[in-house]
Amino acid sequence: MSGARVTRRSILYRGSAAFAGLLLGGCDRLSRSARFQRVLDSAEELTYHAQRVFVGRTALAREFTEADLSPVFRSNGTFMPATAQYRSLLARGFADWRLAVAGAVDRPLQLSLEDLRRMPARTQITRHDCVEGWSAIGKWTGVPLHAVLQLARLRSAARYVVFYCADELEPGQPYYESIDLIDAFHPQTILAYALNDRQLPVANGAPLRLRIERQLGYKHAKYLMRVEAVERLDDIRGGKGGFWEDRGYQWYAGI
Ligand SMILES: Nc1nc2c(c(=O)[nH]1)N[C@H]1C(S)=C(S)[C@@H](COP(=O)(O)O)O[C@H]1N2
Ligand SMILES: [Mo]
Repeated sequence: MSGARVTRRSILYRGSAAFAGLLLGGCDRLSRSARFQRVLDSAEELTYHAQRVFVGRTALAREFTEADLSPVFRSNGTFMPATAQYRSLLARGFADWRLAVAGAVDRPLQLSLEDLRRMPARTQITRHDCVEGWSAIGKWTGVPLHAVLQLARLRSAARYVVFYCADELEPGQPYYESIDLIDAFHPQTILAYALNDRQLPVANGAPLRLRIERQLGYKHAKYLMRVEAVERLDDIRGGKGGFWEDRGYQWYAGI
């Protein structure tokens, strides 16, 4: 890939581990060689391309029923953003909050919660998988991201969508994430404002969070402030496409 590259990391999760296992079969002596390490490092790219080829662009994540809902959908990472800006938005019930849609678009937008609620909605019951070893099933309602991108008239030069969040997980380091256009236009990729038929709780990302159902938990950016279409990721922040990616996690976290 040119421009923003997929990070080459040997931290393997689920899909990539299974794929690497298929290829390599777990040979101890090999694992000490530099060549093996290079193969392992490229496993993420292999998984990324393999999933695109074999699974296809439109495969859906499994959807569950109301009976499967977790009694509590726990929170992870930030549960109450501490910035003055977020606190004042929250204090006014997010009446002044706007989602900026910007970057490689012909029609930049500033969308209120009301604007988003008036757009066609999608509801889905899905399982959230966090790398820290827990899962939860929740019912999410929101606007398909493709509808927002189409409204903003995405330019053909755009290759990725970047999500900027209100919370700083480290001082001065706001959370952010990014996905490619295949996931951005996936039917289950939504900007969710409701969890289990209620307004999205602060602990789960109020007023708006990303749901990207074929990737791991850390890709699901909470506390959204700005969505930006870009041509490349390597000139943003740490250059790896996300808060955790800049600290070593894989950019493509397919499950
Ligand atoms: N803005 C923001 N988004 C975030 C995080 C965060 O700390 N800040 N944590 C991520 C991680 S690791 C997970 S597992 C999920 C947790 O979502 P939840 O709090 O609704 O369980 O949010 C993801 N999105
Ligand atoms: Mo997570």
